[in-house]
Amino acid sequence: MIPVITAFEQSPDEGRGLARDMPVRWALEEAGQPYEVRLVSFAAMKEPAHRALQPFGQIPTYEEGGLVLFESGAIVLHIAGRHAGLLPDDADARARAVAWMFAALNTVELPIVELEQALYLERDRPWCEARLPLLEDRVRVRLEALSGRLGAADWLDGAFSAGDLLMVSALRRLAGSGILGGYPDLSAYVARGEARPAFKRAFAAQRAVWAGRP
Ligand code: GTB
Repeated sequence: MIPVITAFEQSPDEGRGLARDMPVRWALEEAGQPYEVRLVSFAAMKEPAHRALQPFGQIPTYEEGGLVLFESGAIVLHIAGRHAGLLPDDADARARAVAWMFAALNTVELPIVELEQALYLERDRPWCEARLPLLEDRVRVRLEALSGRLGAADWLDGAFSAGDLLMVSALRRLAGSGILGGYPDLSAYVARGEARPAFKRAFAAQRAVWAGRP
């Protein structure tokens, strides 16, 4: 059964692969799992038919036979659990990789999204300029710790895992902020992720959607 995922019909990231269908595509590519994509408009996302799949009216979703999933992290975990290559076989190492998945979404990406929202959605608020340094500092606190843990290693805990996939995806959202450049080791970590053939295939696929938009 070929899974079907949803993605933006016209992504606001203009093909930069920053929306959350990207980690799902990347995981499917790492797993060697073919997939289909159903593109949805902003209006369609809020319709009952889509909300039946994604209660919050967002992308991505994942349908495979009778299974319907939402939340990109849960989808990547599902893919990683079903296919080789994204989680270690050893039970303890597997649990640690899952911890890194949660860390990516819950600890590192959280302040990044806060900053993103301030930059893109709150710029016209009178308090925004004063708040930005605080939000940037919160991101740097996380990057500092992440950089300290990564050290000279290629990946966070041994071989590349779904934890790295989500962590690299979270860090990519800093593109253009100038913050990541302050951490050459993390920039190199992101570049290693982006150099993976599976990432490149996923990136090209989402980019083609933007290029072919009506
Ligand atoms: N926690 C959910 C998950 O991980 O699946 C969050 C899903 C989510 O945020 N979806 C966004 C969405 O559908 C798209 S990815 N938004 C539409 C809406 O809420 O109405 C977030 C995103 C959007 C745009 C950019 N960008 O332009 O750079 C980056 C990321």
